[in-house]
Amino acid sequence: MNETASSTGNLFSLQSHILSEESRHPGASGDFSWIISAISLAGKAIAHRVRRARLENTLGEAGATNVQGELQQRMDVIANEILMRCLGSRASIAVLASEEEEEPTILRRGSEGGKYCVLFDPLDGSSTLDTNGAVGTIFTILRNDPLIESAERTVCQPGRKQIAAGYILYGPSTAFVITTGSGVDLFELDPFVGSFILVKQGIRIPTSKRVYSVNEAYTASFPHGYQEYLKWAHANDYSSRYIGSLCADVHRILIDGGVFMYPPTLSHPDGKLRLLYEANPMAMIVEQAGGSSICGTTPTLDVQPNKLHQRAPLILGSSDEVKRVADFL
Ligand code: AHM
Ligand code: MG
Repeated sequence: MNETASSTGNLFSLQSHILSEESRHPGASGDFSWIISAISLAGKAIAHRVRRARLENTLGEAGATNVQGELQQRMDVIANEILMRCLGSRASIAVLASEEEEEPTILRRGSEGGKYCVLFDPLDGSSTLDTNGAVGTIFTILRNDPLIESAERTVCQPGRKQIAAGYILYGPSTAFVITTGSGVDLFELDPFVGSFILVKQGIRIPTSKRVYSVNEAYTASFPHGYQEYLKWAHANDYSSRYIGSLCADVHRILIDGGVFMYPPTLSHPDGKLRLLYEANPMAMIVEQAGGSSICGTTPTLDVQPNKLHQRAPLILGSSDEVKRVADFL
């Protein structure tokens, strides 16, 4: 199917792509395709609501804080509900865990057919929505360990164990980026057809073009090595690009190369981004596209999580540039 889709210009939807991938695994039950189809449905519904948010007056704060102590946006709550409704009915899902909810939701135990855990950040970068910024949904799929009773323990798996990860970027177009462990593919929503259509297969991150992406306003509180890297970059004609919305920043790096960093800061000594549903899915995508990702000095995908909402410092992007940052650390 790969050659057919890319070389003939035939239309290939996300759904047919996943079915075709699954058919390569003898004995595959189709459960996995059902989950991706639920995520894709949620992505279309969220894209629609994001696009109409100003018209429907659903921008601004919801008036509550989430478990991270962050102010929830009204659109965070809406996106979370949409994902919960789309995924809640899928028979093979054991556990759903969201950035917006303190505890994971157990849908069914292993003995009841719960094979997978789905973790997500429903609307990452939502604080940029008021100014019409690009936002995204980040997701990852893990196997449920049927012997583990605690939902939090079963989702605390190192990123290496992810069986699929992706994000949906709600920008000028709606992009669906996914990896199931054999490369990274990009789909774009055709709103008239109502499907995500394959536009790029086997994305490879280019080598660095002297671009870094970091919230430089916090430089004074970064650990020394990050400060030294930035000084070096300033002296070597680097350019800076930072949107403040992880999906948009990672998408740019996936297509154009460079390095993204969210280091530890005074206010976030472990970094701001969450390991399980932000750092790990992005690290898997970047590695599958030939780039690399580290948490401080450890490969992000090798970090053993201890709790659902654990934070982690994150560096990812073109392998040569990530290595350069690591050398400074
Ligand atoms: P959120 O999940 O509450 O939206 O926060 C995560 C976002 C990321 O999208 C982005 O990389 C980061 O926060 C930006 O943080 P800062 O404004 O501190 O630069
Ligand atoms: Mg987030």
